[in-house]
Amino acid sequence: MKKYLILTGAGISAESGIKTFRDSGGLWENHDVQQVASPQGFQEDPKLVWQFYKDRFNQSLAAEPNTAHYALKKLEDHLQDHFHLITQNVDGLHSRAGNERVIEMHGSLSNAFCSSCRASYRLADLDLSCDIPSCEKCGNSLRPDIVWFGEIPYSLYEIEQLLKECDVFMVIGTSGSVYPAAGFVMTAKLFGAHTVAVNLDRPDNLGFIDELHQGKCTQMLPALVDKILSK
Ligand code: BV8
Ligand code: ZN
Repeated sequence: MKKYLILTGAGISAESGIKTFRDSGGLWENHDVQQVASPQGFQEDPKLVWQFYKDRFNQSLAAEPNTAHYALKKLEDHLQDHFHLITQNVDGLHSRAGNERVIEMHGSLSNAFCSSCRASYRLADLDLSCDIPSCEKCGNSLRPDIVWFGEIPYSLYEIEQLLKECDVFMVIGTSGSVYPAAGFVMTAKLFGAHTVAVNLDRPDNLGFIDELHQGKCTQMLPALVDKILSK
């Protein structure tokens, strides 16, 4: 049985009503990336950054997984430990769709931590009516558990191993514009994987893609998963 490794981006959640970053009307259209998604931006205006992430947290709670998320759940049910899913998304929709082998490499809207004592918190347990939630243990400000620009993504060592071992690497709903995630397809290809992309537009790192399925995730992915399961 082949080992499948999946990388998803904002495009898989677009049809759940969650804004992507770089499409028209996207998140970065109304916000300066460096202001809301960097440690410097948080240092300068933690209230603005907390408002940005609280809004997105509430939007993620109101959103539902779509048929593309459920297609990946179906694939994991079939492949079990021959399936791993890396997501750049922070909206939690893969776990809500039932996927278990999920690596949230850029963190999660549901979590926060204390920059001083590293205590971690669930946003659902915090009083979000205040501008900047504070740590119950040491009193310092909490920050969203999000990997910002200039910060090192989570689980890179585990991801590296998975990239070397997979037979098929599927990149779904991502522009391939942010590293190191955008470079994963190169590593997978280098180690002999067959690379597949499912995306509305042609991704930036197309040169390393063997098979491109251009279109909406909900239209392309369920049929693609059924084809894999029929093999
Ligand atoms: C790091 C959390 C050091 C925040 C995010 C110069 C050159 C190269 C690199 C750099 C450089 N200068 C700086 C860097 C590094 C930088 C980087 O890559 N910058 C870019 C802008 C050049 N990277 C970093 O800083 C990273 N850290 O490098 O640390 C290090 C690293 C390793 C080891 C040691 C040291 C940290 C980056 C993490 C930033 N955080 N997210 C939040 O969510 O608020 S990034 C964010 O944008 C996403 O998480 C994702 O990673 C990235 C791209 O977003 P996408 O998910 O792809 O979404 P996008 O809108 O771009 O595209 C959507 C796609 O979906 C489109 O293609 C569209 O066609 C498609 N689509 C839309 N609808 C549909 C659809 N497809 C199908 N169906 C649909 N319905
Ligand atoms: Zn603390």
